[in-house]
Amino acid sequence: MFSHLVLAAAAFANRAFAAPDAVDELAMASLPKLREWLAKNPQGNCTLENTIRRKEWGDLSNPERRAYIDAVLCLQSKPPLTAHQAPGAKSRFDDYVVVHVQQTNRNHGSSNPLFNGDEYSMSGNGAPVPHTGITFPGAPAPFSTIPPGTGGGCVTTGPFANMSVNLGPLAPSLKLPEIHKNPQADGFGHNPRCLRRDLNKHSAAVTTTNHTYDLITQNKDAHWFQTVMEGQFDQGKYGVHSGGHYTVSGDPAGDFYVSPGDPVFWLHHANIDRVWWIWQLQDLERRLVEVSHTMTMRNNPPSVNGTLEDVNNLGVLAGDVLTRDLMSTMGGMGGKLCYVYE
Ligand SMILES: [Cu+2]
Repeated sequence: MFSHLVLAAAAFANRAFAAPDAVDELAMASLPKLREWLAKNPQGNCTLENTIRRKEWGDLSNPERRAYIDAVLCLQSKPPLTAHQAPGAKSRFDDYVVVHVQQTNRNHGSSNPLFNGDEYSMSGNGAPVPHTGITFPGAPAPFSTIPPGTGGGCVTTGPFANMSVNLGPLAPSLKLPEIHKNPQADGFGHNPRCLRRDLNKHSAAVTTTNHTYDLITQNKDAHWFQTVMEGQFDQGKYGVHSGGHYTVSGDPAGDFYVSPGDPVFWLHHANIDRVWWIWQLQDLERRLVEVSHTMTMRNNPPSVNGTLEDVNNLGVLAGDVLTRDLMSTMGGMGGKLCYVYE
């Protein structure tokens, strides 16, 4: 099931035919360490020669982009498996949103070809709609509001112009009267509405190459890597993880729980996975087995530390999976995970 959405990877950076940035160069320079580790720790049939290579959107050809888009549209056309849990789930795509909502409190702590609105893009920005900005959950004033971006309205161009957002909202950060409450308190009722985006340069500013490079190279243990990546909201540091979410923003991308309902979520999270992978490559022996943080978001309510033996309930998508099996892109899940980024 994981393989549905793994064709494309790192989002947001417009790297089409451009020179590699410092993070790309670090990843390439680190590949010999992975080769060395694999020589000592063979992963069955998963080798660097036959592994899947996940690419940045800007490096995909138009037919490759279209194949990814068609896969998302295909998921959106298939009947759901979670309708018994969430009557608002109307497609296999919505199943991913349902599982994300269920796991949220446990798991978190242009000219750009991605958003140019043509048939090979992930659709464009939302139409411009005046609004007061993005309410940032969990941050104290003055960090609790990000100034508005350039959209806010419905997405009207590209493959997802007519898509229906079905689930949520649960934690809307874009406050507009047109975004109605979900008929169910858990957000799983059917609440059909347009896809809204609000591409936001204030948020994008904290996700640039220098921030990502420093994140990877200056945090030597999982605790600080995860803390800096997820953001230190009380200090006004949004981090590359939240920064990426609020770069797209809108509804549902700006909703902490329902954000996977915007298809571009999956590209952002593939990039988060890539950043973690590059960080792991710097010290594979240690970082392939290092977890940190507790079992609850920002340790609220307080809970025990996570371990490699924790069970992650991925519901209809993959069932129960141990954290240990999700640590390595080369050989995880008994060899089902076999990919690198390029
Ligand atoms: Cu996220």
